[in-house]
Amino acid sequence: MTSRRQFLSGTGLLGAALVSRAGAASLPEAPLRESAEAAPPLFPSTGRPYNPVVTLNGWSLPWRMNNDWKEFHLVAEPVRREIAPGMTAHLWGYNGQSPGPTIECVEGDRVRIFVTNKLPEHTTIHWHGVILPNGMDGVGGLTQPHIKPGKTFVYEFEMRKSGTFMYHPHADEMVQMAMGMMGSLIVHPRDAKFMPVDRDFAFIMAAYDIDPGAYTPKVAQMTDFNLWTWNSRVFPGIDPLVVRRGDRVRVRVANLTMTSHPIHIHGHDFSVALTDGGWVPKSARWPETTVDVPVGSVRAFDFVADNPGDWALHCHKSHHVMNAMGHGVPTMIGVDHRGVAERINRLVPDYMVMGERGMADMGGEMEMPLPDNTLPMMSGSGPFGPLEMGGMFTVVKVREGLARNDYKDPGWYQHPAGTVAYEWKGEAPPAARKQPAAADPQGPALRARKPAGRVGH
Ligand SMILES: [Cu+2]
Repeated sequence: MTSRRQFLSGTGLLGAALVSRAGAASLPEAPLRESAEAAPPLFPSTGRPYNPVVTLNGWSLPWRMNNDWKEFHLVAEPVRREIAPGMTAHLWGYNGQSPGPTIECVEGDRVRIFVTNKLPEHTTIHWHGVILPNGMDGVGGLTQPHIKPGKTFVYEFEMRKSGTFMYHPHADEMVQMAMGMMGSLIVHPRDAKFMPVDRDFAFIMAAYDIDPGAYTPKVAQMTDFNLWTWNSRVFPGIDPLVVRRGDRVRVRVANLTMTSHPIHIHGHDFSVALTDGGWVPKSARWPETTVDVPVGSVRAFDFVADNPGDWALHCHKSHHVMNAMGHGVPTMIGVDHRGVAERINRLVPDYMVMGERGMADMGGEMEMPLPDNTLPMMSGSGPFGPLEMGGMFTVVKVREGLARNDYKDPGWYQHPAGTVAYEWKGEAPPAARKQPAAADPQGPALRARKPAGRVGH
């Protein structure tokens, strides 16, 4: 472990020196990363040039050139992943993290990927979307024997086309993907002028079911997950996408959860430039602001960041922008339980009732006592107060005049005077009118209450 860590922190991040030190017939180093902080983009110092991606809360795997071959080394192993500050999960992943490091290469590259299994059970790796010889496809039992614990297998193939792909096991899949085993695989076009962008982001979506206070996902869960993650992070733990005004931006979104995710951007429109099947011809694209990313697929969308501000980027299934703690709360809207709470409090002093006015009280303003190692359902905060989001949510921060590779969080947007929604301070709105009985949506119980009782709610 130490030598892997030293390798990453040392000067020789990329491989030329390693080839001479270790010899061509040896295993390449398998760099390790223990933090969920995003690494800066990894510019290639060997092999063909390309414009690297930024993996949200992740990193790209260094390689070594060995004659014509680009050699990577993945180690499948148990990892600890901080899901957001306050919660860590015990997952399975690659090279110290879940998801595993992004693999970046170039169309035409011949890649040799060493896979060492340090899991307690067998595994394989399937290269999702890559066109390759059948025996390199990584389907345990079908195209290769499983990789037993302690063993290393070698995959060799040529990257025949550019695109956005994934890697994941095709062995005990339900368990291994529920434990976080996955990663992004980006093949850049050989011609750097083909569909270029200025900033290129990648993340992969994973869902987990981890009880509050627990650390390990329930691997037999089929549909009822409680943590909806981008690169095994939830808001407010997901990196912002920092872009310069005017940049052409690409966001590559892969989905290895068990449901689809309609990914929505504010303040801009985009079109899908590529899927895991390849590039979408320009004549076949259309503008939209939400793209549904089906299970087991990739959508990469392009837009021009021409609108300064802090723009939400999120899954539009509203329960996917929520975290684990509080999912089991019953609907209490319209229920007046003041008297009940008082009586219960005599028996259980810490008992809280919540939700009678909606669930906004559960956001950042209320300090709810939480069990160890979980996250409140809604936990972020912004410049104007609690943000009431968790899960699959982050912010695209469009700013003037950033340096070309400056991805530092610029803080919250400073709105020009007169461009923020404001409170009406003139004449008060008319008092609530009594509705005719037939049209009253709130039912007889509320209708029976005095109208004054509703004012101020
Ligand atoms: Cu979703």
